[in-house]
Amino acid sequence: MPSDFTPCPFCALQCGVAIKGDSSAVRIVGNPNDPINEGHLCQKGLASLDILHHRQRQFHPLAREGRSEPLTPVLWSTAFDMTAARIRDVQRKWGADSMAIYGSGALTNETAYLLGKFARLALGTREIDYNGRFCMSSAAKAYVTMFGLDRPTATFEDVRQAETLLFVGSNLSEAHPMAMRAVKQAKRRGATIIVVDPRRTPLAKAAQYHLPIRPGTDGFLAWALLHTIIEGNLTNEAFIAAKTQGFDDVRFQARHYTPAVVSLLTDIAPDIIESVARIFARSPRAMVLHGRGIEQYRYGVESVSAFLNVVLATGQIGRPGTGAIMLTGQANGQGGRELGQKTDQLPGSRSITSATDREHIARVWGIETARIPGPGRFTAGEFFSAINRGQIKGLMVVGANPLLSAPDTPAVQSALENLEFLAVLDPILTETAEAADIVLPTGGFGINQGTVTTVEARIVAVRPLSSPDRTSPGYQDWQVLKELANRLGADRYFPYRSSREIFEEMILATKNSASDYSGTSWSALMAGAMPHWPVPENRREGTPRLYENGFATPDGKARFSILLPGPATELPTPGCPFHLITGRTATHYNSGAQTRHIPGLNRPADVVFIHHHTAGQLGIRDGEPLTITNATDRRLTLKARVTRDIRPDTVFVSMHNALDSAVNHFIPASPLGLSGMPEFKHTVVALSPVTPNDAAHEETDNSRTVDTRRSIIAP
Ligand SMILES: Nc1nc2c(c(=O)[nH]1)N[C@H]1C(S)=C(S)[C@@H](COP(=O)(O)OP(=O)(O)OC[C@H]3O[C@@H](n4cnc5c(=O)[nH]c(N)nc54)[C@H](O)[C@@H]3O)O[C@H]1N2
Ligand SMILES: Nc1nc2c(c(=O)[nH]1)N[C@H]1C(S)=C(S)[C@@H](COP(=O)(O)OP(=O)(O)OC[C@H]3O[C@@H](n4cnc5c(=O)[nH]c(N)nc54)[C@H](O)[C@@H]3O)O[C@H]1N2
Ligand code: SF4
Ligand SMILES: [Mo]
Repeated sequence: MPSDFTPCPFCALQCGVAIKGDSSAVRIVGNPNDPINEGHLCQKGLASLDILHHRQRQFHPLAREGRSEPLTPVLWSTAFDMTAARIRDVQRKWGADSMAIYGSGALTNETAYLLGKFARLALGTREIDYNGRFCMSSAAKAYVTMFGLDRPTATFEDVRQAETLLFVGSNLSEAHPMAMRAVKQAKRRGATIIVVDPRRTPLAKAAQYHLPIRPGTDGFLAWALLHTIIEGNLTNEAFIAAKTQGFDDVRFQARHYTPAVVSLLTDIAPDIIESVARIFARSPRAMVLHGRGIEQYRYGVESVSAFLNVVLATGQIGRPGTGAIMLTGQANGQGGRELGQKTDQLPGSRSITSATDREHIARVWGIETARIPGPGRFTAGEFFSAINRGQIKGLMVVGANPLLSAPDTPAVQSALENLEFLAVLDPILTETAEAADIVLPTGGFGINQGTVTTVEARIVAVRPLSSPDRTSPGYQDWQVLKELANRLGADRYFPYRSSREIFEEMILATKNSASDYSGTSWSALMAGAMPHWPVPENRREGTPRLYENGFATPDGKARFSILLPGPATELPTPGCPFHLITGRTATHYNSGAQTRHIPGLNRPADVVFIHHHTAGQLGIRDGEPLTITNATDRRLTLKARVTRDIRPDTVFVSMHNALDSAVNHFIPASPLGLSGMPEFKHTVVALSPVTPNDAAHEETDNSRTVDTRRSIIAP
């Protein structure tokens, strides 16, 4: 196995990349032994080197005394002293829980683990949560409740072998581009591909069936599939009897969801619903794959659960080419949610309220169990309103840019202003960092050493890059957390001299837990092993496919779910007649903090995708400005991208825009779903062309972020 590859800094596929060449011709290459990308990289992977000399990348800490002052560079030791003093100050005045931590799925496993320990032991606060609350929490809740583990049940090897692939709310072609290789292989072998998405994405174009569903109605679709499967006697009764619990209630509920009724809700014809149900149930090997398009709704947990019911009712799980895949998004979205940065969790996906889980972690940390605080009062989605109510006074944001990515941008903006102390740990000066009192440029691509856990639950090595381009050694996140812990009087719990020592403690913390990493080792991973967890000590090769012999529940049986879906929170009205849906485009990444400054990736993001009929009715042509207004009269002016690849009643805006055009201006922070997820994917809006009068007041600034200093040579 090659030993100089490290995972790409972007999506959860974590394709291995390495820097080749000398300073005259540096290039980035993909790992030919990587099971998903087999040496190929998408345009973001190819541009990953540009992260190292990103225009907004910082190499020195920045600080200021008051918010009206500019951020200025300070020495690392000064920054550590100042941060610790400000934290102590806030906690002395307002109590331990007035300090909160906002973590991230962009962090390594070791940083995620240490951040949870830092919150609970160095700060003594129960307020820690992370940006994955906005990403994987709906899927996590459904999978844990029904199957017992927060992990896809299968891998892309199963995708290659499947005969039917049902994608719901996933834009795999742009969000997980290299995974399209597996889909194309399946298709070449004759697989049927079905895509449910209000937009005709490149994935939908590759499919035999595209269901351009009315936004927010997928849960109803799943129940109608179940209805058809039950009515057509297509259930797998032997599987249901042997491996599941609770089907009788589901069978009873499903009677109501006839394809005729559900067709009215979803705008998908009854015969299409019936065909899809039959194809899925009769297929010898079928899988469901889903993305944020069904999860980021108020009824996200309910919708995912309903699709998992379909999987269970047909017994399409636990065999090659079957199962359910939640398409994790962030680089370490999987490991990030297992290692103790969720407010209700301790490392190993352990419950912070379970006595045995608390005792295990207390033993690993060498403390009395009572010292571990209980669950926090707030999830990440509630942090900003808690700040605005004065319940949180200090915040440490580690590896996220919530000013752009959290809902209700103006409320987040005032929350950041209302904080007594804001510290941001990020290698890049994000919009959130620009609002901070102290910025600690730590970690990130090329700097950290450790591990991450990929979309397939593979644990893989992260290596620092040694390259002619490497500008500065930089601090790893753990080193900064250790320095801060020392100054906060918690040095005895942070004795680490390397990330390896953290890794070794971390895998002990996961031992015998739901996400058990304890059977792997630092040396195996650094030598190129990529085991899928669970990796208990007696199964070092890991567990690619789950539930071959029963589920991870106390009695080994899966639980059907009778959680019933509901509609989107906001429905079209005469004043706001259009659905606005949000998501990703191929070249940008999340808040855009990284990609808006990378030449080659910095495509204009301030566009609104609109159907050509709708544009015609509004008298708008491609490229012309269009004003979007919501019911509370918030407005953004974006450029129309006229297309036939979207429902005529729906427009799409990406989440990658800069602050002045951030789509989260339109997304309310409540109500939250069962998982704490805001309804990120959807709201309703009015559209109007920009009159010459309006245009005089609009500034269109395309000059902002293009850095033409470098170009990338593809392999
Ligand atoms: N290029 C790129 N890749 C990325 C990222 C990125 O920012 N850029 N981010 C990473 C992260 S963190 C994540 S979470 C993943 C996200 O990966 P995906 O979930 O695949 O991406 P999204 O664009 O958020 O949403 C997927 C699709 O949901 C559709 N959708 C919206 N509303 C509905 C609905 O009601 N029903 C259905 N069925 N579909 C709906 C949208 O049209 C969109 O095509 O991508 C990861 N990869
Ligand atoms: N409207 C709407 N809003 C959304 C979504 C949507 O679809 N629609 N999607 C949601 C989803 S799925 C997600 S995941 C969130 C993402 O939202 P964010 O997490 O806020 O977005 P990113 O831009 O990925 O920010 C990650 C930051 O981590 C930094 N970073 C990377 N590696 C490291 C490291 O090792 N150490 C440290 N300290 N920092 C590091 C990067 O430089 C970057 O600034 O947005 C959510 N918001
Ligand atoms: S598919 Fe994802 S991990 Fe692979 S190169 Fe592209 S962005 Fe990076
Ligand atoms: Mo995400």
